[in-house]
Order: sequence, then C-alpha cells, then structure tokens
Amino acid sequence: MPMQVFCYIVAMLFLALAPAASAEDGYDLWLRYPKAQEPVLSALSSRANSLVAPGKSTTAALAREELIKGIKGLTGRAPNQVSAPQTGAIWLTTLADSPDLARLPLSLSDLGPDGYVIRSLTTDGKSVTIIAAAKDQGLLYGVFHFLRLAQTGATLDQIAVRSVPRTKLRLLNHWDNLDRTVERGYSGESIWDWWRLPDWRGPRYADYARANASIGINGTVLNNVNAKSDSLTAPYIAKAAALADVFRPYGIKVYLSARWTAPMEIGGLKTADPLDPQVAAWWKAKADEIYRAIPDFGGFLVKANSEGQPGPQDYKRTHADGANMLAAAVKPHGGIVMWRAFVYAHDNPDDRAKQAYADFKPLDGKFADNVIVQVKNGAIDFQPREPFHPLFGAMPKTPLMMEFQITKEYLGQSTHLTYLGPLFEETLKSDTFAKGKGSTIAKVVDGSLEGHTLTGIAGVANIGGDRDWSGSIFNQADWYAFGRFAWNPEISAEAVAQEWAAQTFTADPRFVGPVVKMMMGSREAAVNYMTPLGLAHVMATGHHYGPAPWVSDLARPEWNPVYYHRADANGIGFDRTRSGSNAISQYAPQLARRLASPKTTAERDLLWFHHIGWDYRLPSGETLWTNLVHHYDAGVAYVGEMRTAWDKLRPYVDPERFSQTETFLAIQAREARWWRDASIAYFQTFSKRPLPAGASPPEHPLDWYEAQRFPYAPGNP
Ligand code: GCV
Repeated sequence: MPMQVFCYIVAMLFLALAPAASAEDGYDLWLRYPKAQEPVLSALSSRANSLVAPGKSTTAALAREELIKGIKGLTGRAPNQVSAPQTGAIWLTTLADSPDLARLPLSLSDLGPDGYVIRSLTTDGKSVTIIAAAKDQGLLYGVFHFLRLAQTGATLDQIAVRSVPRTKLRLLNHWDNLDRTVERGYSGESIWDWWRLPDWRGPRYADYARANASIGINGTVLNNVNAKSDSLTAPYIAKAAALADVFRPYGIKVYLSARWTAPMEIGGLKTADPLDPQVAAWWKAKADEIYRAIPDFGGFLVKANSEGQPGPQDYKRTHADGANMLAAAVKPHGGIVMWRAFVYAHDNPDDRAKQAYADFKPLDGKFADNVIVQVKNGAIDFQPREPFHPLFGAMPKTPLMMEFQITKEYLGQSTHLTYLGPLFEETLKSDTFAKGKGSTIAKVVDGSLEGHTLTGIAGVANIGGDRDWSGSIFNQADWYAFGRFAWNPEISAEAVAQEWAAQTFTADPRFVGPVVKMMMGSREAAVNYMTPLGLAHVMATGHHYGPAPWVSDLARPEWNPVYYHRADANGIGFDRTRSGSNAISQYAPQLARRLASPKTTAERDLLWFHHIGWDYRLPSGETLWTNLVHHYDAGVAYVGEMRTAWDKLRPYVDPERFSQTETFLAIQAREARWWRDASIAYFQTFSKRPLPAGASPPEHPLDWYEAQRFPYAPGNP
C-alpha cells in the first residue's frame, strides 16, 4: 500500500475514533445543560428520575422535551416517562390535563396564561416535584425555571416557586432591514433570511424562539423602526407569517414596524393623513390581510415624525390621531399599537431632552385603549447613563412601555464588556415621585402605579447571525438580563448576573463570584471612560464609535457633541435649570426642586443638569476638573482590573470562550484609554488646568484624535 494512502487511512481512522470535539462557540447560550456536580447531581437523579407529562399541545410537548433534554444533559440519563406520579417524579401539567391537581394547595387560578408554580410535595404518599400552570405556555416557562435552578446549583429538595410575569408585553425590537443589514447591529447580518423566506425556515428560528422563551420574552418586532413599506406587501407578510408559525409554539408573537406613508408608497393613495377615511380604510384592509396570514399577529410599532420618518404631524395631526387610527385597524383582531415617543424635530430650537415630553404630555388620556406609548429609558438616546425620561410618571392616563437598548450603540458596541443589568436596574428603580415617594419606574411600566393592564418592556435586540448570536459571549448576558427584567422589573442585576454566569460557564463559586464582580462594575466603568458625571452624546458622528466631543459642524445643532457638553472657559455641562432650558420642570416638583441645585443633584447626573465651573468643589473636596480626570482614570483602571480578574479565571473556562473574552478585554483596554485621552486632550483646551498629580498626559496631541476616521464601522444606518 502506498505510504500516502496508508497515512490517509490512519488519519481517517483517527478522526472517526476521536471524541467529537464540539467547540464552545457560544451558540448554546445559557442553555448548555452540562453534567451537574454534587449535590445537584444526586438531587436530580433522585427527584427527576421519571416524568408525568400528560399535555398534548405542541407547547406542552416542547416543555416536556426541554425538560428531558435538560435532565439528560445534567444527569446523563433521561427520565422515564410514566403515566401516574410516583416518588421521584416530576409532574408537569396543567389543571385541565390533571384534574387531580385541584386537590393540592397550589392556587393555580390566578396564574394567568404565563405563570407557573414549582413545588416539592408529597401526594398520596409519593414525593414529587410539580411544575404546574394554568396554560401550556406557563408549563414551558416553568420548565425553564426548574432547569435554571438545577444549572445554578440551587437546592432542589424544598422548591416553592410561584412566578407570574409583571408585564404583559416582553418584546424584542429588531432594527433589522430587508437587505439583512442591521441598524446598530454588531453581531453579523440579520438572522432573518428574508430572501429565502417563506420557503426556507432555517433551524436558527426555532433556536431563537427557544432561547427567548427561556427568559420569558413573548414577542418580537421583526423589522427596523426606520421601516420600509415593502414589509407590508403580500410577499413580506407571507415571510413574517412563516416566522410566526415557527415562533407560535414558544409563545412568541410577531409584530411589524409600520411606515407611516405606506398607504401612499404601496397603496396608491395621495395622502397618509390619519383623518382621511381612505387612509383609515387602507390600514384596516391591510390589518385584515395580515391577520388572515398571521391570526395572532401582535400589532404595529411606529416611529413617526422622528429623525426624518414621516408621521401624522406632516398633516397637522397629533401622535394620538395617528396612533388611534392604526389602533382601530387592529382592534377587531385583538392587536395593539406601540407608538414611540422618541421624537425631536429639526425646526424645534428647544432642548432636545424636552421635546418628547412637550409633544406627548398634552396627549395624556387621548390614546385608544389598545395603544401603548413606548418611551426610551432616557430623554436623549440610550446614552451610557441618562436620568430617566420625564414622561415616566407624567402620563397617568396612558400605558407607557419602557424601551431599552440591548445592542450597545453607545456602550462599546460588540467588544466592550459592559453588562447592562445595572443600567436596567438603575432606571427601573428610579423614583418619579408621581404619586409621592416610591412611584418607581418599575411600577409605571408594570401598570401598578396607575392601574393599567396593557403593560410592557421592549429591548432593541443585539441578536444577529454570528455563531454566538450577540457579537460576544458577554453580550449574551444583556439579552438574558433584558428578558429577566421584563418578566420582573424589580429583580436584581446582580442576581441575574449570577444566574447567567453559572448557566453560561460553570456554577463553581470560585468562578461566579469574581466574574459577577467584574460584570457589576463594568457599565460604571464605561460611563467613567466615556461620559462621566452626566456628560452625554460625545460619540463620533454616524457610527457612534469612539470619542469626538469636538464635533460642531453638523447640520442640526443637536447632532453635535458640543451641543450636549457645552464646554467653555468657565466650565462644562448643560444648564437644564430655570436659568437654562428648564428641563427640570418636566419632573415631579419634589424631584425638580432637588435638581435645581448642583448641591442636591446626584453627582452622576451633575453635568446633565448643570453647567459647572472648572474649579467648583465637589463634596469630595476635589475640583470639578480634577474629579473629571479621576473619573476617566477610574474607568480605564477598571478595565485593567477586569483583564487581571479574567486571567485568573482561565481554569474554569473553555479555551474558545476564554480567548474571545481575553481579546475583547484587550480591545476594550485600548479603546478606554483612547476615550480617556481624547476627552482629556479636548476638554483641557477649555479648562486650561494642569492634569492632577499622577494623571498621565494623553498619548497623542488632540489633532491626532480628531483625525481618526472609521468609514466602515459596523451598525451604521
Ligand atoms: C432606529 C438613535 C439611533 C438610530 C435609531 C434611533 C431610534 O438615533 O442612532 O439608529 O434609529 O435612535 O431609536 O429610532
């Protein structure tokens, strides 16, 4: 036998016999179900050795299969499927499928369609674990909760969980375009293969739905809010319907962003005036057409009269006129309209942070009952830190939906490790004082403050075609946290980080402790090296990648970073008190009073609300200039600490995911330094103060930073 052939056969044999090495590329997210360690292994082996799961629906089958898959992965053995509860069984059922449940003290009646209970108890002398719900969807959520407990090493002996989501709409907003580009997407092309839909339904769609269901997400807006009318044509409705078919068993509804001028662009009408009967009839017929293809279609999301998008104001109508006309079209089918409050106009010279409130506050009480107004967490635009949007608490008669950005347009895009849990928590915990102390944003969005039942939270998705879905392993934590906060707006970011880290890597406390510590300080670090002390929107133009606080020549004043920081020889910051734009008057009087003085404004929001002199003394005794530089330094130092901490975690992480994170942290360290140096070089031209002792000078002169160009940075609109 010739040598080459012999070598080939040996190589083939070797490949065939070698254990299949499946690289940890992040595809499995937090649903990996690796072999459990003690004591979970023994607990699961004895408490999940058999399964009673009488449900017949597709969703009930998915719940059963997920449970089997999880237990098999965690214990090495699938549970036996049996027809009646026995000791060591998991009993996965609704009341309808197991009327015997009515005898048990489970209170299933007020669980709603999504809630569930998980209980260890003894019935007829048999010790079982019950996962019960009113509806099959609750079973699926309950299964994911049970597997989360097992994966995070929780004790499984005395489980007593009862969980009902606090919000009704838990939605991802995809800013995905029909050509598969993604606005502000940093994880590859869109996962929607529009071209090959509706025929080709790739396996990723079901995996996407499963991952979302595992964290309670129940809806997805498929297309960019900067919408094209084509999304509403028959071929694209058929494509959306194909996705809806895949998502339905997982409890995920499909929604579409609607372009306001669609009746003109694809309907042949001469106007898109919401009060024109022909326009209303066109939308009604369009809604009927969509519901014929997608009977459980969720409804429309609309960006109107904002950043060049058309809207009802083009016809001298209000946002309520527009929203209500669309709402009437979907109402007979049970649909809703999510109308965005992200508006600011090129011909309005007022502070951009005030404009949405000015437009929407007078409309309180004027929206139809199937309209929810979607408000970004802050009044400008998803900055590393913004005080909460003043509309929260100011529209008691209108349901308001929170909009967070999961994709990190302004927080380091795909490579910076900036865990967003603390941002979600900080916003949701903020007190609007709308009805006195304790009127938190969590209570506004879960409807409890004003008694609304149409409630929701939306997140601009960070999901794309990358194998790891989100552009980096740690960005998955933001998707995960979003789902967990949408389910319960009062959950803790730290607890969520612990859950995520334990499931995504290992539940070993020697890993979870340090990694959660890293994650918890990471967003503050980005605030420090990008926009400390309440600065905002000093990013480069267009792609928003990197610092450019010097930009001052763009067509609209509010597109320029100089508009936001207002640095001059006297100081820095945007005066939003009565001597300035008076944006503080849009907050409840109790809060507005506090914001009126720099002394009573939280330091983290100082320059958002006040123009402060360079030599102003902060409570620490430092001058503003010194403190500003120290914040930049603290941000850079934190990234260095994360690198050291990560390096020590090497023994707990597979090489693939370890090295991606290691490399991305190195990028972050380089870019944090760039942010710090560029900002200091620029602001020093105004402060004219020396750097505080010990602070290193910027690596390059200011003009070097100003000359940087990145024409191909990803995510550009
Ligand atoms: C979808 C910011 C982003 C835009 C985005 C817009 C919005 O301005 O930079 O890309 O457009 O917000 O939320 O509508």
